[in-house]
Amino acid sequence: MRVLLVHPSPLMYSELYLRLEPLGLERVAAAIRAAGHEVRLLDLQIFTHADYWRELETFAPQAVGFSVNYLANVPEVIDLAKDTKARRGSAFVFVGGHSASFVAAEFLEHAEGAIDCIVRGEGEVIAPRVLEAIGDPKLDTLPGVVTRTGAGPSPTLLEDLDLHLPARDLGRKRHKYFIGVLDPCASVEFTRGCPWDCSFCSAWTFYGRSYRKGSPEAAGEDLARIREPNVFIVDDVAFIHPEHGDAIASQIERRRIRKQYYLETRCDVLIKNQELFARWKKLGLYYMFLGIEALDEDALKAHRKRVTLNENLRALEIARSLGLTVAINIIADPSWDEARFAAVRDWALTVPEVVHLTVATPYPGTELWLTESRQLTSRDYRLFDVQHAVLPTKLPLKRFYELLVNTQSVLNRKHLGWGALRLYGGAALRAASRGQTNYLRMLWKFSTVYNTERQYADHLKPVRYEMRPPRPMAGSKPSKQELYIHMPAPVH
Ligand code: B12
Ligand code: SF4
Repeated sequence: MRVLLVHPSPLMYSELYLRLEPLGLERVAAAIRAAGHEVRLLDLQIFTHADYWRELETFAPQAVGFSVNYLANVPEVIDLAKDTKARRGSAFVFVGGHSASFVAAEFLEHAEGAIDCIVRGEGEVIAPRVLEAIGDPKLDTLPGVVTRTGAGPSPTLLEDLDLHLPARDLGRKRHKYFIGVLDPCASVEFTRGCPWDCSFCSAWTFYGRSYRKGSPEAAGEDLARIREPNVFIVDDVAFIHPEHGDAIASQIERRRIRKQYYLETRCDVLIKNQELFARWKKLGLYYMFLGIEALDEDALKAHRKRVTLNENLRALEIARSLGLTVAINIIADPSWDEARFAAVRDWALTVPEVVHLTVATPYPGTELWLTESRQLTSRDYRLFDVQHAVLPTKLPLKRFYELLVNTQSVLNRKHLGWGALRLYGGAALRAASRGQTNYLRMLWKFSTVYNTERQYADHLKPVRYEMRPPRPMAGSKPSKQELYIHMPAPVH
């Protein structure tokens, strides 16, 4: 069967700082190809809708699968699915991915028959079975599959992460993938899931709080296959188990792989495993993201982050002493006033790290979605991208955006525009001499992507697809069925 797999367009964040390969879709593609199908992949972060229509015409796929990891992409994919059915009625349309898994029933409703099924949870094992079951009324009895007529049992976890290494060869224009000065950049996955349970995050509810590791040998093999000089490690929390990180490091040494790496981890994990991170620094670890989230203990508690402010500050010192480029994130609450923005800005200007602000957003899949007591001011999927305020702001909305954009722009002076060239000019020019200009081009783009008028105007756009409101909890605790996609393993 001819199968076309599609990743939707970029959201605000990816318009500026980075653009990365759709690793989940590449793994699903590998599994489908191994089952004997002819697969193509189109990434709309790089290509246009016109390219998609052309591909639909020339490749004439019998099945089209969309990846929806981001809620804000839901409307785009509904419209693409409707137009796909209008142009090529015989094609089977299915959708998978992180966010699609949490809003499966309403997604199908909005699509009014244009989406044949949603596949909840991990796609490697189930996607080939879905293709086999096209036309069979038993489709909706498969694990994780939801159709307009029924839903199968909970999805099952992939037992062996070493299976179905990403089909990177299906990517086109791979030189467009980059993160900051790591240009071009490929992605890799060493582990999957997260054992913590932060209230604003859906990584743990998706994977049932499981944490699985691929073998160090497979990690080594996958890295050796990557052509790009830079690698983004997509793990939610890198190197929780130091012996695993050490074993991968040994593989890298043994195979003499020389690359630069970006990873994301927790402050307590960095503190605990300092030696491991120092070893990785020697192997090429360049850029690290630490989820600091808040500058006061109360907010850290509310996020259920399970780290203290002191630990956060210590971790920053360790990262500095290792000589890493560090980015951190602070969650801006819609209740912030002028003084709060000023306090965060003042603190951020005293530290050398790259500081990003995201807006506190209860989205389906997070515990916050079920427990947040403030009323949502919008149920427009497009605004659920952690860059817009969907809860009531204490300041007038426009003023909130003014301060958000202004704070980000002040902080960005450290690592965008001329400030960045002073720091990374050499690396940027070396990349440019090889024809890689993604990074150079982003340096002066900030105000076209982040600006008050644009963000405010997004709230005034007509809303065609509205999210279902959360079930009122009235003090009760969310059930497992409400929280999880993959059910947690029973405790013995
Ligand atoms: C790496 C990553 C990124 C990368 C992007 C990678 C990419 N190109 O897709 C970067 C850093 C760019 C990024 C950015 C953002 N991210 Co992000 N990201 C992740 C992260 C940590 C891992 C994703 C990943 O690669 N996993 C590994 C692969 C193998 O798994 P996967 O993609 O989920 O695919 C599997 C299944 O979902 C399924 N599947 C996927 N697609 C399909 C398609 C079909 C047809 C089928 C059958 C199955 C299927 O099968 C795959 C294999 O099992 C997740 C957290 C998480 N654990 O999922 C957050 C996460 C997805 N990101 C999130 C957010 C909020 C963002 C941003 C909006 C943040 C911001 N500051 O603005 C931006 C927006 C990016 C954009 N779209 O433009 C949220 C999603 C929130 C939501 N519900 O919308 C998550 C869940 C993090 C969180 N803690 O809450 N992100
Ligand atoms: S924010 Fe990080 S540590 Fe917390 S649950 Fe999500 S992935 Fe895990």
